[in-house]
Amino acid sequence: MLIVGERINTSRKVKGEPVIEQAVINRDEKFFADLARAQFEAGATYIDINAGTLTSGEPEALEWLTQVVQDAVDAPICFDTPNPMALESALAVYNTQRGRPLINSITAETLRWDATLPFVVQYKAKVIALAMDDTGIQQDPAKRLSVAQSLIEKLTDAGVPLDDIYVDPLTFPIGTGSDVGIAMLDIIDKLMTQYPGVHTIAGISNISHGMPARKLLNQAMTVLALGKGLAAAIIDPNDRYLMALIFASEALLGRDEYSMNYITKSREGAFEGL
Ligand code: THG
Repeated sequence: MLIVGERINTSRKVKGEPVIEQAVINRDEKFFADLARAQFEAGATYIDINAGTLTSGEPEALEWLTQVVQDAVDAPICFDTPNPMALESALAVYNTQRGRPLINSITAETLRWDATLPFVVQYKAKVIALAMDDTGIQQDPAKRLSVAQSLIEKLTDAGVPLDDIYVDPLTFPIGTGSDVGIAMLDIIDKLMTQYPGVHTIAGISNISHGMPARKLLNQAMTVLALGKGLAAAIIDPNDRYLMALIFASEALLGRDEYSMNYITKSREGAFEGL
C-alpha cells in the first residue's frame, strides 16, 4: 500500500489548537522537518503538504513547505491544494530527484480541470482524481461513481497513463449517514472491476470526523477499503497500530508475497507491544 502522510495540513488541530497553521505562519522550519521525518521513518511513501487555510498566503506557504520537506527527507511530495497558483509555485521549486510529484488533486470542475491538467502533463506527475464536478460534491454514490468514470476517461484521453491515476471516491464522515462507509467501499469495488490497472486512494481520516475514538474508525475503514483493493491511503503513518494492521491485511489479501513484508516488519520490532 502506498502511504501518504497527512500530518502537514494547516487545518489539522492538536488538542483543539491550530498549531500546524501557526507553525507555517511562523515559518518554523524545524517543526516541519521533524513532522516530515517522523512520517517518513514510520513508512510514509509520500509526504502530503496542505496549507489550504492560509487562503491568500497559500502559494508562498506551499512553496516554502516544499523546500523544507524536500530538504528534510528523501520522499516525494503530495501537493494537496485546489489552488492552481499554489500548485504552480510549489511545483516550480520541487526537487524531482525526490521522485515524481503526486498532484492532489484534479476534479471535473471546468476551471480546476483546465488549470490543473497542464501541470500534470508538464511535470509527468501522478494525479489524484477527486470525484466532483461543477455540480459540487454529490452525496449520491452512483453520481460520484459516474464522475470518477468520466475523470478516468478524460485523463487517459489527455495522455495520462492509467497507472498514474489515483481515483478518490471521497470519504464522508460516518456521522453524516450510516451508509457513507459502504457507499465508498462500493465505489472502490466498482472502479477496480471496471478499470483494471487504475488505482484508488482515500483520505481515510475524514470517515471519523466528529466521532469519538477516531483512530478505531480510521483503522477499521482502512482494513475494509484494503479488502476492496484500495491502493493508497492518506493517513497518519505515526499511528503504529494502523500501520501494523495494513501490513497484516496485505499479507492476508495476497498483496505480500510469502508475507515477507509482514515478517520483516515484525523482526524489526514494528509490532512490539501491540
Ligand atoms: N482526499 C484527498 N486529499 C485529502 C483528503 C481526501 N486531503 C485532506 C484530507 N482529506 C486528508 N488529510 C487529513 C488530515 C488530517 C485529518 C483528516 C484528514 C484529521 N486530523 C485530526 C484533526 O484535525 O482533528 C487530527 C488527527 C490526529 O492527528 O490525531 O482529521 O479525502 N485526495
